[in-house]
Amino acid sequence: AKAEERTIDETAKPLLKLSLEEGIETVWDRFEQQQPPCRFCASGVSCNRCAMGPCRIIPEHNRLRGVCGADADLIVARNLLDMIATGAAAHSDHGREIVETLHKTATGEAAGYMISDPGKLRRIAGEYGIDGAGRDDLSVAADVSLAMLEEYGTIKNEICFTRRAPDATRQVWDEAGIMPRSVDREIVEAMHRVQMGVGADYANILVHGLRTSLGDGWGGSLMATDTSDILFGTPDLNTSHVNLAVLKDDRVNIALHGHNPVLSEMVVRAAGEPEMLDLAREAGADGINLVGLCCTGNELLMRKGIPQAGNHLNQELIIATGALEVMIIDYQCIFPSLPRTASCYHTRIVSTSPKSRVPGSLYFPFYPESALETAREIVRLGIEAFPERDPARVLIPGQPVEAMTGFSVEAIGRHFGGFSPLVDAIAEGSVLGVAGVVGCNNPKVRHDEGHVTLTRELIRRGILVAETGCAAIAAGKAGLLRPEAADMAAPGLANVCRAFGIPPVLHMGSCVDCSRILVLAAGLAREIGVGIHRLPIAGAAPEWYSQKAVSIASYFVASGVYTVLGVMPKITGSPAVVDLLTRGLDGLVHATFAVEPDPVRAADLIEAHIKEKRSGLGI
Ligand code: BF8
Repeated sequence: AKAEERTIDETAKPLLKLSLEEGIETVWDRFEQQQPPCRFCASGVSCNRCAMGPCRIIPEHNRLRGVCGADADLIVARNLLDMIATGAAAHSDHGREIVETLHKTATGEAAGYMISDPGKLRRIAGEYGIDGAGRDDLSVAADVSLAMLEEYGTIKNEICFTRRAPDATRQVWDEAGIMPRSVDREIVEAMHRVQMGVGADYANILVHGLRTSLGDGWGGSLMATDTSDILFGTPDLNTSHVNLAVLKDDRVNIALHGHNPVLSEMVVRAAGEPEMLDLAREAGADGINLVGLCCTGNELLMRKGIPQAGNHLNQELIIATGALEVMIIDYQCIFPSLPRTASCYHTRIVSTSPKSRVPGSLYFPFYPESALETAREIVRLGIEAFPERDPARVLIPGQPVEAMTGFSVEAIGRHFGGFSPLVDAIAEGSVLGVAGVVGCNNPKVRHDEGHVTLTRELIRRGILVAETGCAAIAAGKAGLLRPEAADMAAPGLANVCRAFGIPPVLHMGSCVDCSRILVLAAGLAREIGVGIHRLPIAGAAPEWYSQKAVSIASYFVASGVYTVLGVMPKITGSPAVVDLLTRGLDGLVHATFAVEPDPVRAADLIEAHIKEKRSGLGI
């Protein structure tokens, strides 16, 4: 397909064109090579879990059960539970590493780190019942981090942060039997349940998926968010730039890609040291330019205003600019083939995580104890690569777009003066409701089109949009994170935005920061005095691909938030599973999933849902 058919990102198009001309393979080429996909796998009715198989359900050939006896419903449900557990594990293990870093900071083992938001540390200490009076921050941090580590898996019956949810929502969880007991426990039980011969009831298996996802949203992800805030600062409103044009042709360009801010924060510090600037000048550059990609990029954008180069499907194209010296990767959403792409250029791929080794990359193992020194080594590597850049091959297309970000729940509260002005605006109808638009890119959808079209449609209808992950980056590239984007919103929403000087689309952070959306929803629900399921809010993931996104969508729904997916999950082989997820869950958690690939129709669904919830509240 032509570049224009693959993306709506104007800075991506010339690079995609170049990749097609020069034969630089991208995700879109591999996607086309993989067509047509196996129709059994696509509908979820293939099972490759045990050695009696692999099996496929083919009703027209009378193959109705796998060798073990599992029918289509069970196979689809087990496959979906596997996806949820994988996603929950990815978020939560990332969270654990940050909590461990907080603990090492408290004990003095990780000397480069510090407590950047002591107020938040002490608020959380209060939630755990830890007495901080008369004690210094580090000693409080030691207790808080140990309490958080216990959330992962000792003998417990609930995760502390689930208490942030309103009572009515907690009651729904209790009655449904899905109150998460501990983060790891639910994930391990999910893995147990996908072993052959553990349960044959598809509904019971899927309900455990909801419980596992709640352990992610209100547990692992929320700890990742809050601990990152304690260590690196809680985001506040700031203005920066987005798209591939944030690269600079006269600087050493270093991209930070992945998810975990523990290393990238140190790279920011190292790159700002005067000796590094001197070294860069000696190498012929005007300085060092750090840019972000994906969610590590979102973490840095939110807290430090570091420019954001792009989202998931931009990760190969940034190399094709010919102007990237180093791409530092940690983990998650990183194409395994990046070193192949980089081999066409002078770009170095630097892997940093012992659990995410990538052949063809340079490996600089990163540990909190020696973080700053490792960061310095990597920055020096970038400086050394600069003279190898071939200026004739440099293509940095277009201009960066301005974006206002930093909308943590704390920043929103401060900026609005508490939740009540937002609740008032919703009650009087100037803001119709709130929608969380989140998740990835997927080559099944024209890059960014799902996110941008849906977001435009929602604000046009007066719905305030909260975004995270690659969705937020897409919005930024499209100019929707500028306060002037209020001009594209319905008059009531536009007035609210202008009064507060904000855009109608709030960038709330990385994917683990979808937990911020939960906390915001909980805050609004408490303000009104209802469960989350009664709020005029909705979720959407127009271009999702990742298991992590499945976990997010599941904890949105389990928390009472109707959620519309733009890409069909692999469940259509079981009409019973489809019916449970799109209708039956309403009886359990008062929310359901919907699937709608057309973003305008998805906006119709969300608007109708929000109006229904408004009338339920009598507003
Ligand atoms: O965790 S939105 S493609 S980068 S999975 Fe990945 Fe999806 Fe992007 Fe962030 Ni989230």
